[in-house]
Amino acid sequence: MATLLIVGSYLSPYVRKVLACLETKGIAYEVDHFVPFFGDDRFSRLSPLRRIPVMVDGDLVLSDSSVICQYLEDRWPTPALFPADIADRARARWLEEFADTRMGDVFIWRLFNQMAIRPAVWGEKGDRGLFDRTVREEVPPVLDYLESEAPADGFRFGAALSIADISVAAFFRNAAWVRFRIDADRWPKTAAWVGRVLASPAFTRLATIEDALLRVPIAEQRAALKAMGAPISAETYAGTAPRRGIISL
Ligand SMILES: N[C@@H](CCC(=O)N[C@@H](CS)C(=O)NCC(=O)O)C(=O)O
Repeated sequence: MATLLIVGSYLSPYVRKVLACLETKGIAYEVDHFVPFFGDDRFSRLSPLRRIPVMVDGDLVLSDSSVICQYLEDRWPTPALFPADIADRARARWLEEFADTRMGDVFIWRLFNQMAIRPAVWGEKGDRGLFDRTVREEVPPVLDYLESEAPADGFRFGAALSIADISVAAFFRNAAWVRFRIDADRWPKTAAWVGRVLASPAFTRLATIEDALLRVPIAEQRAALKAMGAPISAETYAGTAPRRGIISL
């Protein structure tokens, strides 16, 4: 059977979440790395919302990081990334949803989009005012909530990493690339929790690839990834020019 394929960018928090699950579970995979918006017509057929990540496992094609991570858990249950206790499983899914939706809005669509995606993909100047307003007004309630959830030690549901930890921490990589750091005096438990998750083997392995990629122009990224030994697919669903997304916020 063909190796499981993840279509998406190493720099996307949603792709990072899926890759962290694959890494933690020790599942072999390949990545069709391309910057979102560059998908070709075949990608439109694969991903009806033209979003990444997409997973292809044999004849099964799935969109949405949460759907993909749940599939990985069902198909490869060990090590478990969802808590065994039913109430905790539900809590973990809620934290995953909070991260994907609210942290996605704030950290990706407001911060990362303004300072990284608009200049790099669209050749536009980011809105610094929106960035500053978001950091001042929208980020603190997100971090206040995470502080109320952050464990004093270990991970959110004990000693083992779970989907909740992975989903939350994934966004702070992108936030750091646009120079946002958690203020550890104001949100000490969150800063320490995210630090522990990002120090886990799955995240550090991915970070080596991500950090190297940051310095590479978009058109050269696939070749650079292959050269550094990343598991890049032979085929790609990428075209040569970006297209505007079909979902607007
Ligand atoms: N809910 C989706 C969100 C995925 C998402 O927003 N991906 C972004 C990249 S970080 C994307 O594909 N953006 C392109 C677009 O919106 O057209 C998931 O969890 O997979």
